[in-house]
Amino acid sequence: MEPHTFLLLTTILSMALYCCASVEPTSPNLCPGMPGLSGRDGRDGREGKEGPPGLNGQKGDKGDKVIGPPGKAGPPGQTGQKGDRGSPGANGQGGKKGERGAVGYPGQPADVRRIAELEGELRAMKVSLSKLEKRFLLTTWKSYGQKSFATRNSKGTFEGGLRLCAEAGGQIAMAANEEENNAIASILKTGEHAFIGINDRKTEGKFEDVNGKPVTFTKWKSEEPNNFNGNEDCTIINSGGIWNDINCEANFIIICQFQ
Ligand code: MFU
Ligand code: CA
Repeated sequence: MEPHTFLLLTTILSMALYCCASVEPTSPNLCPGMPGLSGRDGRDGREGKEGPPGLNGQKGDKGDKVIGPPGKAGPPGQTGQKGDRGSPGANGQGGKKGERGAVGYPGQPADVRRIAELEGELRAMKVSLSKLEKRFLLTTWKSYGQKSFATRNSKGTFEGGLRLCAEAGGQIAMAANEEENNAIASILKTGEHAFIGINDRKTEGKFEDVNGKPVTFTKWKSEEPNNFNGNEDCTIINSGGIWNDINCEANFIIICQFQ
């Protein structure tokens, strides 16, 4: 090697060593790599598993005492015991007949028993007055034999009809024969329909009245009953007396019967 070539190489080598040893390398291209800058943040990890349930909350404060509305009146009480025998008449006159005994324990004073008896009678009177009030709302009446059919000419569902008629002390109208069927139909104007109590709600295809008695008399239109859409378990009658099975939730005139 030429002496000046050697000198050149050693000069370059020492320069490189010098610059790499300094804290801030002056010629980074010639030096070993320094630690790079931090990388970008990684992507979010997968959602963790559900944690264990939290601790039970503290016991709540005691609720306020709220008094509800009064309950419905109970059923009428039993008939009271027979009253005491009347005292014998004075001076040959007939004794007064004993009064009917009051409800309650025989040991109770007569006035307490009497009040209990009157309360029972009042309850019974309220029940029958309520039925009479409901019956009073039925304005159109038609009778055949000992059966009377009545309506207020308003529409309702089959269940609504059962309730309305029961509240008036009757039942939804049911034609047990041709004459009753005609009497019911005669209440309706042309084009009107009313529910009758004939239904197969219990067993599809087995029509019975609302008392569970299988029907003997029927007046189905031809092709009926067809249980259209698989959803027709009640029956309507038209002004000509002809029947069709129909959806119980539909609304038709409600006619009641009383006997
Ligand atoms: C008939 C009746 C149904 C219903 C429908 C619109 O079925 O049987 O009860 O009234 O018409 C096709
Ligand atoms: Ca039908």
